[in-house]
Amino acid sequence: MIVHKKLPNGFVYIEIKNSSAEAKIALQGAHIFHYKREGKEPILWLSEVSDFEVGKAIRGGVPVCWPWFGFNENKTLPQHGFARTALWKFVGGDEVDEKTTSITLRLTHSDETLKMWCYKFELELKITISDRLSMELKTTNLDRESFTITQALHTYFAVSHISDVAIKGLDKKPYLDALTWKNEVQKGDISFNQEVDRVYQEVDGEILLIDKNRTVHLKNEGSSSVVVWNPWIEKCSRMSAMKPTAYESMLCIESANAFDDFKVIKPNESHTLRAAVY
Ligand code: TA6
Repeated sequence: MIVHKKLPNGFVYIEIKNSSAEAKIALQGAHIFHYKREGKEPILWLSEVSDFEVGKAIRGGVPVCWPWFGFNENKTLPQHGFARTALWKFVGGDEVDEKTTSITLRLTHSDETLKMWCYKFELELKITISDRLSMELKTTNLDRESFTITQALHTYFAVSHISDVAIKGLDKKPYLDALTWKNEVQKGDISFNQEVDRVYQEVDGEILLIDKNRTVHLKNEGSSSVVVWNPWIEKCSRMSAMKPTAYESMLCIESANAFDDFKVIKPNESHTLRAAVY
């Protein structure tokens, strides 16, 4: 089932339901803000106080950060790019079988995007809802010149309590600590007792989020960088659309092409970033 919905304020989203899972996806930002397997708890975290307003990024789910991750070079343009607040188009949906539903959303350059980023492009996100959440973010260069992107599927995961979780799969990986701007190397699993904001590099295998009663798997392709983020107490109290205690029930593990893992895309060529959560 693929149903198009509209809030009274004009905010539009798509609801998907099949025998294995359900999801909700906003056309603004191609933003998946709900994914839940049949009979299980939601995998994605969504802020109780998130805005569903035209022009404002949703806090939670899977923001699409594109065509830059973090700040642009001179810090004058929106953090994490413009794709997450732009209105994407629904290209089509496919009810593959009773357990599997796919939709594709598309964003292309406009006068507005060309003012911020002077390249012609097509960006498509194919989302497949089954007993796994699969995302394929394809960037195609429609310009005459090559361009460079950094990007992320900035996934917010729901956790029972931040103090009780561990992330496996990044042991011995180098990372840039975005709090100190120092290069470090991970030792063992990641656990949380303070603010964490790191860009792991040279990541190849599966990442596991170990929580009390469940393990969530994340597998990326077309990417060798992964961002791990929890704002902890002080930053959380300053963040928009987040309750001060929200840091306890979420963390982000982001499938990225960030920092050294930028992508140069030539005219008429494409790059696809894939992430599967299960
Ligand atoms: O990916 C981590 C990060 O860049 C953090 O530094 C953090 O502030 C966050 O993303 C959320 O950014 P936002 O622009 O959504 O407030």
